[in-house]
Amino acid sequence: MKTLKIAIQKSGRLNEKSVEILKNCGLSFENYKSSLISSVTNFPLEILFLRDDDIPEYVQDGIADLGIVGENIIQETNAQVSYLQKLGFGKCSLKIAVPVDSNIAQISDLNGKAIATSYPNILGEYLFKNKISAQIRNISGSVEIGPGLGLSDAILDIVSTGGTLKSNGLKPFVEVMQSEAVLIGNKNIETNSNVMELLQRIQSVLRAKNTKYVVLNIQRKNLEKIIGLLPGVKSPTIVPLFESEWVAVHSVIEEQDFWEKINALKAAGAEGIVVMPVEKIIA
Ligand code: PRT
Ligand code: ZN
Repeated sequence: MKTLKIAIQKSGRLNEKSVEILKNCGLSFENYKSSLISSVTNFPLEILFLRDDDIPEYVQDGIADLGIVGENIIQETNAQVSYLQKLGFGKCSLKIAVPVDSNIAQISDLNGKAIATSYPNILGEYLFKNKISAQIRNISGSVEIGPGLGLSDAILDIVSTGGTLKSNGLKPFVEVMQSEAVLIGNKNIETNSNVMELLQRIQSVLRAKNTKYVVLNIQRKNLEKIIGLLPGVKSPTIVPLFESEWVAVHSVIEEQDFWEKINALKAAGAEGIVVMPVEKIIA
């Protein structure tokens, strides 16, 4: 079977996490800043390091079989690719923002206004859907200075903390889309067994990342109270302790309701709670 190619960002916000997830899948490769291509030594895969803007088209055209890129870029380039897996990093949202003292108060107020952005296609589609006739000023960087320079009345840009908007005297007005890094694939390679293998590895890393391994001690008489709180992968493991009225319980907890569960376990009589990271969960 031919060697697969995966395109990831060469440098920038998605580079580190993209490399990390591939390494956590057990893939072994060199990651020199200067190289454009790197061979994985223990899997039939080559890694191409590219500008993020080029990744969707490389995958669409089959130059790369797979890619890791933000949904914002896929949408903007309108590349025809398969979405294989959301990856949980690079989260941000594309928002229209206006100067803090602007009198733009509702979407229809954008009629006749100029909006600066590096995402002309996403903006054009949003305006069309909302029947707004506004001028799109396509600029490639530092969009947030547009209103201050008198270039535009509003902007459409990526926002994560909102700090950049604030320091430029802007406020978010409306969210146009949310985005995160995703694994994409060329439309023709979905059934390839090496792609499936890689996808399964990525999914097991993601599942583990959202999960903690928990060990605790509890008196047998209180066991019923906590079982419902700890489903485990199948069900919790119960191990007898030397003191016969006590048992140790081993289980896993999802990251999102971690503290809620820990507090409920303590309230139900759990003691000596030990929490450990999980490396992989194989489905
Ligand atoms: O060189 P290359 O073309 O590969 O990279 P790039 O400079 O075009 O992109 P890069 O590395 O900045 O971002 C890559 C991807 O990260 C984006 O396409 C998004 O999917 C995602 N991402 C997540 C972000 C942000 N968060 C983000 N905050 N991309 C950009 N920003 C910028 C935003 O443009 C604005 O200037 O950060 C600023 C806003 O941040 P806050 O925190 O002040 O709101
Ligand atoms: Zn870019």
